[in-house]
Amino acid sequence: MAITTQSSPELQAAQSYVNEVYETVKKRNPGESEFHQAVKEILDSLVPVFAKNPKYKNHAILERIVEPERLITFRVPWVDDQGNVQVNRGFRVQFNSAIGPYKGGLRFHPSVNASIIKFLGFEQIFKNSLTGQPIGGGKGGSDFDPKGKSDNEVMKFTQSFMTELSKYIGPDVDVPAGDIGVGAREIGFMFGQYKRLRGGNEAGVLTGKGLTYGGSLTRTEATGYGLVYFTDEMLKTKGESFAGKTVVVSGSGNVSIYAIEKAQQLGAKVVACSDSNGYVYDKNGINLDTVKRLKEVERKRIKEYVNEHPSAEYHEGCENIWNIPCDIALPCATQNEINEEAAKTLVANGVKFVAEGANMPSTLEAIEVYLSNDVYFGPAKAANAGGVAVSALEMAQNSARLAWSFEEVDAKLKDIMKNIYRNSVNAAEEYGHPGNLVVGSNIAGFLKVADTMVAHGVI
Ligand code: NDP
Ligand code: 2IT
Repeated sequence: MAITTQSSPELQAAQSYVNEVYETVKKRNPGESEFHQAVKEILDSLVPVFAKNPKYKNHAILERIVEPERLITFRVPWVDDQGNVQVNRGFRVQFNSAIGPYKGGLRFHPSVNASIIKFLGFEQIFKNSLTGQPIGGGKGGSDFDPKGKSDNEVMKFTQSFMTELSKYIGPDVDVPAGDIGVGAREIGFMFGQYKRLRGGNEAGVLTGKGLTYGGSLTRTEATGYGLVYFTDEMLKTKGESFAGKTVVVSGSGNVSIYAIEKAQQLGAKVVACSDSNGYVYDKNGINLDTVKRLKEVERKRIKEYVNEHPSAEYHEGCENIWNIPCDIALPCATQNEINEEAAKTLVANGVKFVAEGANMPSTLEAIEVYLSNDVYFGPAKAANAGGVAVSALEMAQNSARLAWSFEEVDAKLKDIMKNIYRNSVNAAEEYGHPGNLVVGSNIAGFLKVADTMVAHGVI
């Protein structure tokens, strides 16, 4: 599998070089399949850059960029409601600080391990660069499962987690935020604990904060809205719009809910969403108020949706959501949720646009299916960068001790997404793969970081 197909001697030499680096990554990080996958996608995309410009190879940018500056792992002990001691594992990868403080979310999910955190942290380097803002790449989290835990247990765990994490972060060093399983409640507990430990209010140490203590308007909506703004640019390129389109959105968390909201505002009919147990198909269009209440307030399963909307169907098994025919698919749940087979089904059912709200939701084989079947594909690093972009705007407001209006932040978000789209399209064209946003966004994200690493010398 290759994201690009190489022909000239320069391209072939560049492909052999990236293959060598990739083999080293596999050897050095055995068994970390998600990390390997994220590296493979980027390395293949960068072949045209190495063919054109030997500078980056001479400075060993690739060899350095695939190695995290630091990977911190730590024990997180806490006491549950029954008085039992529980032990989880905490992580923070500080992957690359060339263009700014490490920036990236925290994920609390039982599947979290070093491979997941490293794939996420690696992707974050390029995503953050694409936003045009001065933020480096980082990610963290824990194998703690918030599902079924009381508020008290979540607080105990997050306080213990932050007690250790606080040694490594700071507003100019490393600024975590939310991701799967980490939302307003968790950020609130973590901010409280950090403030208590530091004895001062460093507002910019976390983003996604509540509005009463330094959070930014539009941050809650930013990833989902940004995804839809980006997809709207893709649609416009093809002379289309969201109006009247049938859309399938996987997940029913933060990214999904606000992707559904904006897509509906633009006139789309969103017919399905899911959680890790199954999916809901509502041919009349998903009622977002119900989803918001079930998920944001009551923390219930998506299955409950059909109790209030009897015309809707619930199906066990979230992966089958991709069997639903749609014009636009927006995967917003988790990594590798669309494999080759699901991608082929989407194509057979007439999908024309796929844009990723989740990180790495499509396998490499699925991406090849899109690219070879004329599906216009918006990859995660570009399409879901709106969340971290507004996080950087939150940091800017915290530094200035100001709070901008919803409209102001939303307008900036829209501009940022348009710029990411434009820069990705332009890079794809310049490097010989017009219309391939995988290549375009990876190259556009890479160049700024690579040039900065060259400027900083061998560090
Ligand atoms: P949430 O925790 O708010 O929601 C996650 C949703 O995805 C839930 O519906 C969850 O279902 C479902 N899900 C999680 N894991 C799985 C799984 N293994 N299989 C199937 N479904 C699953 O997280 P977010 O909405 O914040 O994140 C969703 C995706 O978007 C992630 O890939 C994240 O990395 C990415 N992202 C998030 C950003 C943000 O700002 N929050 C920014 C950019 C990307 P259930 O409740 O059953 O677990
Ligand atoms: O994957 C992501 O970009 C996020 N989870 C958001 C990171 C952030 O720092 O806002």
